[in-house]
Amino acid sequence: MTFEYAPAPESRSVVDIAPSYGLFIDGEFTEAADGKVFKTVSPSSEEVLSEIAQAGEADVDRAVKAARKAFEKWSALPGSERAKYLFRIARIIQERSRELAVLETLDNGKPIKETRDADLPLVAAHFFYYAGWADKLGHAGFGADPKPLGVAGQVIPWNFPLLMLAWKIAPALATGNTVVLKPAETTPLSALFFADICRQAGLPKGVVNILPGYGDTGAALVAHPDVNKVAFTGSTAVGKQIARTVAGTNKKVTLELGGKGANIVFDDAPIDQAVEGIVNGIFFNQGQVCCAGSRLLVQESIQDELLDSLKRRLSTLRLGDPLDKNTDIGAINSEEQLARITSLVEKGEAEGGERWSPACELPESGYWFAPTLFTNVTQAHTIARDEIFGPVLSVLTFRTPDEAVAKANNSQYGLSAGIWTEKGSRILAVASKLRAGVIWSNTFNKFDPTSPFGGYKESGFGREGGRHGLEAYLDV
Ligand code: TXE
Repeated sequence: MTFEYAPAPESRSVVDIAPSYGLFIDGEFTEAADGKVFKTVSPSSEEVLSEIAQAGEADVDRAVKAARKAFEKWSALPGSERAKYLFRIARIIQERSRELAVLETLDNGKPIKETRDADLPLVAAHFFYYAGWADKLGHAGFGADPKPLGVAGQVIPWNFPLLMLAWKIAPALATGNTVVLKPAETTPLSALFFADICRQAGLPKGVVNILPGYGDTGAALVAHPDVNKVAFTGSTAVGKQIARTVAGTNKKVTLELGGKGANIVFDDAPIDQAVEGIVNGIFFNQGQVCCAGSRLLVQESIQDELLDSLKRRLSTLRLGDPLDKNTDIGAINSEEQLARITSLVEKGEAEGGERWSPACELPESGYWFAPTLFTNVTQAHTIARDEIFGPVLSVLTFRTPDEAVAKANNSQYGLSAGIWTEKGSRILAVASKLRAGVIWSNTFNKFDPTSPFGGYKESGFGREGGRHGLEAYLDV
């Protein structure tokens, strides 16, 4: 089958990226105390986008002091006043969403279709949603006068840079906390543009501070004695390290870590709809999603039909320039991540998995990985157990609902799951037995600021989003 293809590139000129950026401390952009910088690169072209100041321990201290000072006034403001700032930020994000979507696509590598239609609308929605809570905290079931914790130290990953920032900053500010946030080293730009939005919104100095840097910057922030709350999204290994750092202190902590989501398809599921859900579940953002449906559990009797249909669909996915509005599969975020994916896929083959990818040409520069399917996989295989965080789907089968539940739960993780069936009673019965923080039925990767999100087991603890997300930032 051939397809007519007309490229439709989004204009890069809607975003003006400066050759260098400072740290954002106390309302000002400033150099790092030791003058260190690092480069941020576009993963789809390997082009250097900008040079970024790299925060060290002295900068962390400066930012935490600024946040502490700002906390006194910010926490004393009536909730309705804090709400005005959050509403203002939300509106500016909407106004600047095209610019921010292009920026995020350049720095992260994900398709513009996703940053434009998923990331940015959700970012604005989180600020609107938590703005609405700021003056209602006394009516949220936390007692009449819940208190903010103080300075929140927040460390975020690179897969949804601006959205993870929104998940962290919006509830923190609504509840009267101040923030020092460290974006991931490969995607610092949208957080720095957000700093500019804070200034545009007239947010008081020191309420939000942004410290780009590597893991050591994050570690210094987490360990800083004047940080009262730590919020982290990232790898399970670093999450455990953070849990050890805060153990024995009185810091509150929430950890949102890895996953190995099971997407369970029963024999009565509408196949076409399930195929779309499977594709969305594992190829959205190149599978670099903590709640990705990276294990397909398909009922044995429909395995052949479903896989045929899935392969046909995968053959229509377009991989390439993430700024092209037709692109479905963009670049992998970094060379390191590409190496991790490659090594796990090689392990999958070595352990006897059968690897399949649609015919697709990978661009010469940049970090790319073709959509990949593995069959002949058992639960003992590494690719059925470890988080790959890439466009790689491991297919397993089951015969009965009980077997599906047992296989889905046979994981160190417990973040997400999907159930595909026409039977409402089965959805409820299966969902109640799955050990996962988020369960979708006949859909996948649906997000909404009103819903709490978080994991069981090694996927972490605490919830972000919804009313539950407020609790993580309050003394109740
Ligand atoms: O994660 P890291 P990486 C998983 C996914 C991926 C793997 C590695 O499986 O393949 O983790 O990704 C900061 N103290 N997820 O290496 O290192 C770091 O600078 C404090 C799942 O990118 O955990 C970045 O800002 N902070 C995931 C952030 O932690 C530290 C999202 C995440 O980086 C630190 C990302 C330290 N000691 C990866 N070391 C999800 N849950 O969505 C690093 N950091």
